[in-house]
Amino acid sequence: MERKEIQKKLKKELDKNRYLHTRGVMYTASCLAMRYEYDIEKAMLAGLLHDCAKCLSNEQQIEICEQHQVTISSIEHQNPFLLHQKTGAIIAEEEYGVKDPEILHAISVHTTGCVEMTLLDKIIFVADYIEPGRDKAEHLQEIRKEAFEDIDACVADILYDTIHYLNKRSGAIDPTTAQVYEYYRQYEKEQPWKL
Ligand code: DGI
Ligand code: FE
Ligand code: FE
Repeated sequence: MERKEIQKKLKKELDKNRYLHTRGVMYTASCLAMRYEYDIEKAMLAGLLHDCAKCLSNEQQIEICEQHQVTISSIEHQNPFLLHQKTGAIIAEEEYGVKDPEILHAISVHTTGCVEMTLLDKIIFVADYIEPGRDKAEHLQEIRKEAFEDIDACVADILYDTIHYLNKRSGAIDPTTAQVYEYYRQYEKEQPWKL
């Protein structure tokens, strides 16, 4: 499927705000690809499709996982929205014809991240957080600037802020998210809000 065709189909599958967010991630991913010398078209396709399963119900998410022998952890059972990264990769492949394993991997880890992310994984993880439509997270101005200076430090800061946000809101932290932060701490820079 061509990117334009995928875009048309996604517009029908997603609600208006999710579609706008998806476009924001696609264009932000293209900017990061320019900065870090990654394939622009691949970054755009991954950005476009990263949330393709976001508007499915919890029941549908669980059903897709069961049909594909994807194990569901207890945290994922409690927070089924976490599954949209895994179901997203399945749907991108089955319904949108994506075969590129790098793109499918970036979709499958975009919410929690993973240890030793590839450049595309980091581009999508960061673009998802900083795209222009986002306005709720703290320190967005600083994190947006850092995204174009040092993407590993930026990943570490996003994880730090996500974990602190979830702690404040008493959201259960997926062990993957915690483990990924422990790994990315090696790249962390001092930030005024962490002192
Ligand atoms: O799908 P999006 O909203 O565009 O973005 P996303 O897939 O990164 O999901 C963002 C949400 O995921 C955000 O509210 C923080 C939450 N999140 C990330 N890691 C964890 C988590 N939520 C829980 N409960 N546990 C986690 O480890
Ligand atoms: Fe998402
Ligand atoms: Fe997203």
